[in-house]
Amino acid sequence: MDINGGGWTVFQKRFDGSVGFYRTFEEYKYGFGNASGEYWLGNEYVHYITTKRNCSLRIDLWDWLGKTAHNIYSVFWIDSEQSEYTLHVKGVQGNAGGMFIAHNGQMFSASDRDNDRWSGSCAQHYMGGWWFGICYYSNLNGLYRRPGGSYGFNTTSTLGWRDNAFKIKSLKATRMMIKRRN
Ligand SMILES: [Ca+2]
Repeated sequence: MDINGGGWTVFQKRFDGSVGFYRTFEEYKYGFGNASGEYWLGNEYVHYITTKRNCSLRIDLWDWLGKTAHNIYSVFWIDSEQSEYTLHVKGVQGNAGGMFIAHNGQMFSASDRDNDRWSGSCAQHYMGGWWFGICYYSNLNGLYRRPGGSYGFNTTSTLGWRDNAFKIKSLKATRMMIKRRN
């Protein structure tokens, strides 16, 4: 992506609901979808890109009213599969809400892998792969829902932007991307 000086590698992109994100740990490991559409690059590749711990993360959100917001996190990496792709994120700046930081230090869970801190499976309950704790403050890989229906807690949710943490609104589009710090 050629914004903020360019050089960004997009690893999560959703904008029309054409790709399902309720997937197994293995699918999240190597990714799904493709770069011209909706996709998840793969935890293994995100780990590889961020392994030197010198990357920043940018998250962009679009709502159904045409509003947009973004955050930049100065420090972002995920550990290897042996550590269940544990999330490390800090140093947030932006207008998209602060809730993703709350997932710092949490392992990745998916439909068939429960690495969360809840007695049940957050990934099954909220239907997406994510760094769930008990269970989430953000869930950008939840179900894609258009406005007009009921908003379930398993929907693609904000990071606290335009709403409080637990009153979830569906998003129209999301994008997560990384680049090396200068
Ligand atoms: Ca659990």
